[in-house]
Amino acid sequence: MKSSYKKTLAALAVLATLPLAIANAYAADAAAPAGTPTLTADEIKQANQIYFERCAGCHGVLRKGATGKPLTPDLTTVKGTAFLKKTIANGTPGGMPNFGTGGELTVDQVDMMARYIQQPPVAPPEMSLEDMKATWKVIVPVKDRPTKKMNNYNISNVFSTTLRDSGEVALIDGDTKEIITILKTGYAVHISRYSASGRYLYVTGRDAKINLIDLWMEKPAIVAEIKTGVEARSVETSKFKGWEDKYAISGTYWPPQFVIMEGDTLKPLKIVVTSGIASETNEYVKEARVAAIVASHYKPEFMVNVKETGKVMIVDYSDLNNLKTTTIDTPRFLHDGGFESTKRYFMDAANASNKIAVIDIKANKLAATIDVGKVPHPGRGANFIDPKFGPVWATSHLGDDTIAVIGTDPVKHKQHAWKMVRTIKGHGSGSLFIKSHPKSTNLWVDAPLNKDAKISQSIGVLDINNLDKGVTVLPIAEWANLGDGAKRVVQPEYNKAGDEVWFAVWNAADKKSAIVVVDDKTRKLKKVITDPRLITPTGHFNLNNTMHDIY
Ligand code: DHE
Repeated sequence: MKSSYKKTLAALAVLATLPLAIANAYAADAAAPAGTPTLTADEIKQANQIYFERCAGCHGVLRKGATGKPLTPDLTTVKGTAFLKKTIANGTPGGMPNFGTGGELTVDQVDMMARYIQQPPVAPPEMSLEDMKATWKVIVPVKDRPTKKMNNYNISNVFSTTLRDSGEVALIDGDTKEIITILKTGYAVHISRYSASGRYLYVTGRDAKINLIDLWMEKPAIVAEIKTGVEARSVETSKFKGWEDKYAISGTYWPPQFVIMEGDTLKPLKIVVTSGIASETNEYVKEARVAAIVASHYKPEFMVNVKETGKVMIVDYSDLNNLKTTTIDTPRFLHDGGFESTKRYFMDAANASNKIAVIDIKANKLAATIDVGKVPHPGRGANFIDPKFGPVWATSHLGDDTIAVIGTDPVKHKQHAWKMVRTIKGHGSGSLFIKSHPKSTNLWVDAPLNKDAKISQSIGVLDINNLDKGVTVLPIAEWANLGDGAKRVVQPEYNKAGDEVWFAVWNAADKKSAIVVVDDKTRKLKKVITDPRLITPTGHFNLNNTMHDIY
């Protein structure tokens, strides 16, 4: 056995015995081969943090790659420090952000990260049900919570807005556009999801801290919290009739697993590990991360995307002791996705495979896989009626400037179903989210990761009834009039009525950010929501549309 491998094993053994409090820090203490550039102990600590916050999401905790390239030392040491520094500083056309020139990392930090990724990675510890329970807090017990809504907010039109770098969410009243409250959450909340009754809001931090917020309280507040791992991106709740608000599920990037919890307390009930054999390659993947999770409206089931193995695990939550799971093989690197308009088919982006997998959640079968553009990134996607092809679902792309439109009606428009019926040119690559609404004739698409500030700071909009006319570009960041900073305009999200679209103008943490509200009919500016507390807003989730999967 090579001595560096032995040391890695020894480090892992030590890590496995560490208390949870320090499990968050990635230990990178295995020895690197002679000649590898070194880091001081202080640099390792800093680099661990930066890697967790900025890099692990795409490249993986074990650096085996997924959305991003593998960064294992056998590859990185060959590339060398100078090349790695250039890549980290400038980004790549494939979608890697320009951390140096974009202002997120200093010159010294770029240099440190270039040296760090040449060191051997060491896995953080696993997390058992007992470990999770040790972090679990019920702040307001169920018996002390209100039995009816105690406030006058129209909560069905509330928006939960991620304040990424301050580790908070803002609850914004969609009617008055006033901030109701700002709540301290985990690090860089990734998504917000609402319980089926609309009473509870669940948010997950990148650090896998889940906060449960009770929207019935006079002032909505956090009533329970738990840490389900070290890194996470997804949370969802049971939506099937009779199971409303009963369960929540948290999927983690690390450890590679998901946990089902009590919906009103977050008590952890059942963990399922997702490491396993990958579709296509049949290789064992330890770091098989949980990406998007959606909840069926047809059955008591969650659809859990396992990214690296290319599996959708359909988990029947009606009997947790005798858990039934149907596993569907798809192309690898599942990331995000949403339902088409009937909610029977889950349109699931296998982003690094440039494909959409269609999962029939009534028959629990793969219905189709469709080739689309480069690195599809739909968020939950957009549904609308195409004047020529009938009901369709659309995704934009991270790696090119196209919008793929897919037919979704296998009954009345069979000839178009599960085919890319159109590919439309958007306003630029680097898109993350696309959105429409059943009451709208607009299709909105962002491009926050485009290298050209003019594009990343604007939004493209298409007329659904006249798609050939091409995209109209609206200068959303300019409308916000915030002064300097490397702003990005991200995530169109409709209000409940479907007559307004909200966009985050996401600026650096020490600069002014805003939410821009656009009138959907006129496409004119309606309101700029600014407040010194709105630090780095990114995702924003309307209660009614998120709860009912309207997009
Ligand atoms: Fe996300 C959704 C993962 C970077 C904002 N993001 C998702 C989902 C996954 C994911 C798996 C689907 C969750 C679900 O539906 O259950 N995101 C990742 C990453 O791994 C990645 C690429 C890198 C990382 O380190 O996290 C990443 N994401 C970002 C950002 O940089 C964004 C733009 C800003 C931010 O707040 O971090 C961002 N991701 C979002 C948003 C959604 C999302 C707003 C929800 C979209 C929706 O409409 O549901």
